[in-house]
Amino acid sequence: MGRASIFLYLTVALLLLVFLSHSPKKLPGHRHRRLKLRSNFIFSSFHRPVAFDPLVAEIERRREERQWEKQLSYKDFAADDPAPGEESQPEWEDFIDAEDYLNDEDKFNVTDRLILLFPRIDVDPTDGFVSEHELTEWNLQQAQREILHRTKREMDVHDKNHDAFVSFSEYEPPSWVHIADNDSYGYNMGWWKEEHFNASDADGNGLLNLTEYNDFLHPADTKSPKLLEWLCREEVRERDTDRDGKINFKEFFHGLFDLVRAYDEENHNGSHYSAVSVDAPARMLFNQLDKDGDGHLSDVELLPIIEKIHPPERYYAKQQADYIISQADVDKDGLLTLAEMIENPYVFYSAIFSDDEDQYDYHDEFR
Ligand SMILES: *[C@@H]1O[C@H](CO)[C@@H](O)[C@H](O)[C@H]1NC(C)=O
Ligand SMILES: *[C@@H]1O[C@H](CO)[C@@H](O)[C@H](O)[C@H]1NC(C)=O
Ligand SMILES: *[C@@H]1O[C@H](CO)[C@@H](O)[C@H](O)[C@H]1NC(C)=O
Ligand SMILES: *[C@@H]1O[C@H](CO)[C@@H](O)[C@H](O)[C@H]1NC(C)=O
Ligand SMILES: *[C@@H]1O[C@H](CO)[C@@H](O)[C@H](O)[C@H]1NC(C)=O
Ligand SMILES: [Ca+2]
Ligand SMILES: [Ca+2]
Repeated sequence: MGRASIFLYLTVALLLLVFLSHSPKKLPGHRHRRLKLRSNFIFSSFHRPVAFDPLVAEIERRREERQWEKQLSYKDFAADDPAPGEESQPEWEDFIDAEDYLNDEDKFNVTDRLILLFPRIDVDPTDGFVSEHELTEWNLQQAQREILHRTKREMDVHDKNHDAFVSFSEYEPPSWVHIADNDSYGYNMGWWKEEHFNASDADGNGLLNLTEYNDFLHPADTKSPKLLEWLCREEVRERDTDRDGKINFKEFFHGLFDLVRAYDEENHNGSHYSAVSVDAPARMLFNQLDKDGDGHLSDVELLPIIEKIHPPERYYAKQQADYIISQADVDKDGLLTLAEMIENPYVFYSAIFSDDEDQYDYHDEFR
């Protein structure tokens, strides 16, 4: 009996060995997928694109969370609660190498993901096509969720007494603000100051709740007139080189006007800017904004263009949607079908499909 079972074990082990050594071999020249967490497409140096797939965003969030926790544990906490109970969570181990996970076709099937997501994007109206508007809304939702998550995380750090509000005395500006405080550009002058804090405090109770704190960190995305007016005051302070508290034409022309023009051209609304003379359209816009006709722009007179100076998330969401459609819209009807999306997965998952040989042989030479 004993001998028979040993024989059985040996046979099974041998079969397993043979099986394992043969099955995972890749076919030569097989296309190898390399997905990345983030798109290669850069909108601007300070705005990073948001993940198209909420699952990818989630993976990235968990990975970031680990790094964030690590950073916090290195920080000098002095008298604060260091949250010592929060040690590394075992289920997060899965996300240590997130890009390995994404590139495992059995775990992360891009086609299946797109099939699942399509009906969640194609909602206005549900017609089997994803329009620029639907894709913009989708991107915006992803961006807002990510921003709110970051805000929550930051709020946890500042909310010392854990009452879900941040008071001005609890708030300590990030270290880079101290450095930037004295720079010659006068950048960040009013940022992180009490005036900024008060403008974010919509109900004026001296405390910022999550919504108000999110607005504090992202004033361009606020709906609060009080905060938008603060943003305009801040803009005047920054642009007011002769320090008279208002923007004259020269101050407007060198700086603000370029931002407005860039915004309009991005939105295919730049036809009224003649290439021969930019001075004339700048004059026209200046006079249009100068409601009281005193030859200067005050903070409230900047309100109509503040969105163009500080574009909100929706602007970037639309930019990303335009880019995606331009890359994946095979029949050029301006709309995406599920088939077009499945045909161009790298647009959504910013993959680089490459041949094994090209990529790896190249690196081998430098070892
Ligand atoms: C991914 O899913 C699609 C559709 O369900 C299927 O046809 C394909 O074989 C899957 N790919 C892999 C690698 O499992
Ligand atoms: C900034 O400048 C002021 C006055 O010039 C000085 O008192 C202060 O220490 C400086 N702060 C930093 C962070 O350098
Ligand atoms: C901010 O508001 C508080 C009252 O909540 C007030 O005491 C303080 O002076 C205000 N600060 C500024 C700079 O407006
Ligand atoms: C925060 O306060 C504002 C102003 O009262 C309110 O509109 C908002 O809903 C509050 N947000 C949360 C998360 O409680
Ligand atoms: C385009 O620009 C003109 C002039 O500034 C403006 O009146 C118009 O509303 C803009 N159109 C769009 C679609 O933004
Ligand atoms: Ca408040
Ligand atoms: Ca199409």
